[in-house]
Amino acid sequence: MSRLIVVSNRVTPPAPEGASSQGGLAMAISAALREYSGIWFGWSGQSTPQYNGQISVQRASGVTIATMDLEEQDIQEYYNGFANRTLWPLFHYRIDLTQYERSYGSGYARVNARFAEMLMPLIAPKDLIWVQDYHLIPLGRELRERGAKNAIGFFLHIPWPARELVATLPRHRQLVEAMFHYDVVGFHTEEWRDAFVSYVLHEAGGMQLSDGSLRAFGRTTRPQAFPIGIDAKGFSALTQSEAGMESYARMQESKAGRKMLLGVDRLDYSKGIEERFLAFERLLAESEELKRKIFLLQISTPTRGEVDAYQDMLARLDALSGRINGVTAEMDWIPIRSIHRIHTREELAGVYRAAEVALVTPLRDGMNLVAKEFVAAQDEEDPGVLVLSRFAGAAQQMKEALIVNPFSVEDVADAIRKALAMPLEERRSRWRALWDGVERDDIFAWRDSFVASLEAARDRTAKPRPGRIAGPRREG
Ligand code: GDG
Repeated sequence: MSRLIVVSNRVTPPAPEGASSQGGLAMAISAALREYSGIWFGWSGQSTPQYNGQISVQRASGVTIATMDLEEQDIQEYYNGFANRTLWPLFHYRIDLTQYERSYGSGYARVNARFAEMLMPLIAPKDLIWVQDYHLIPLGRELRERGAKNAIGFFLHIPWPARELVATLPRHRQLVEAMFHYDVVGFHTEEWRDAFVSYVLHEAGGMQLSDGSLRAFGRTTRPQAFPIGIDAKGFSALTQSEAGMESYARMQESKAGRKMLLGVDRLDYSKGIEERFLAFERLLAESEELKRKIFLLQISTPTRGEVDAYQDMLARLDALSGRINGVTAEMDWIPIRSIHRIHTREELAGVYRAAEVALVTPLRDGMNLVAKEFVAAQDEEDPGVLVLSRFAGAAQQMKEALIVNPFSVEDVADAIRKALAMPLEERRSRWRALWDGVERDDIFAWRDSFVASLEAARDRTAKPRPGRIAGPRREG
């Protein structure tokens, strides 16, 4: 079996088998690497006064971890700059927050070149290379320029936006050209994949070949949808762990007979948390009878604290929950509990299980794993209801959720009312359909389908067989 090299911006050293501190993605990557005897390469998360070309290698739980440090300027321009002040907001349709600084673009190019420089000596001819996410789009090209002939794939964890948005990026063609150095480019949904194809056909003068691959910039790549999942059985089992059961029992007691609406998000403007609070306020204003009978628990963990937009959002969110509580709360009832502390995955599993309704209402989201975790954590005899934004990639798969437009406070308020009133039979049948999908399309299925596609690309390159040119595809 081929060796697999996974490259991502940050590397989270794998925890021992069964330990639960890892997120779903980190866990899947470590499992994939164990099976393929691979290497996980990326930034250590540490800064160094001066780039020294040094790599630190360690073995953890059967996986080889190779990390490098970055200079402070690299972190500012590449990570806080181009990745999180330019690409993240733009790809989430927040052109108003997007900063187009040349220094960010050059920091991004410099760090990607450094990644390639450090990675090249670790690559053997038959290795499969799998690059993760928007931080590293140019890495494939950098590796090719240094002579890598391997099968190289790229997976984008965030949406690919409409081509009119991509076109606002200075040197957008260069960024897209870089994607053509990969054999496979993966997206969560067909919608994101089609948006990429549309850019290539209409902005880059590309062609779609009869086998689905795309030709532009004198190169060919294969765009495909690979919807990511979670370790469904593993997450479900966390609800039965000691910490999971304790957190469930603690929430049940603290609910005091009230129904709990739950939001769990990284604190990010793409997640629609403020709009969710406003929808909840509207619900309480319109449905007096629900007051004192329900409350909203919002767990939002701060991230990217060095980026202004995140600091601003934290302040706005606290002001908003403070105002809503100030106006609506009673002496013995607080409508919104908003917390920013990090919880363990067991604690989260217990809290999900205790919730009657989950509010997953991002304004734009590549997939959204919280929706899937909520489903995995439910009691099948008495499951909660998922309210899900149509703008999350997850909505393409999770059609039995109550699908809402998160920009409309009325739409979300209506869905919450419907969720709270939903009969047990309907809750069970919707949950069963959702769980079947979450269990089937889990993180291991995602990993296997991507790797299979990369292996197929490698085999095609070994025996080249050009596809027929189908001509530009017209959009309906
Ligand atoms: C990106 C894309 C895509 C949250 N609070 C705590 C905690 N979490 C965990 C959740 C969940 C994860 O963070 C969040 O995952 P999401 O998928 O919801 O969102 P992003 O972080 O924005 O991820 C997204 C994903 O990549 C994968 O491709 O789905 O669309 O934006 O797992 O449980 N975990 C712990 N404590 C917390 O307090 N332990």
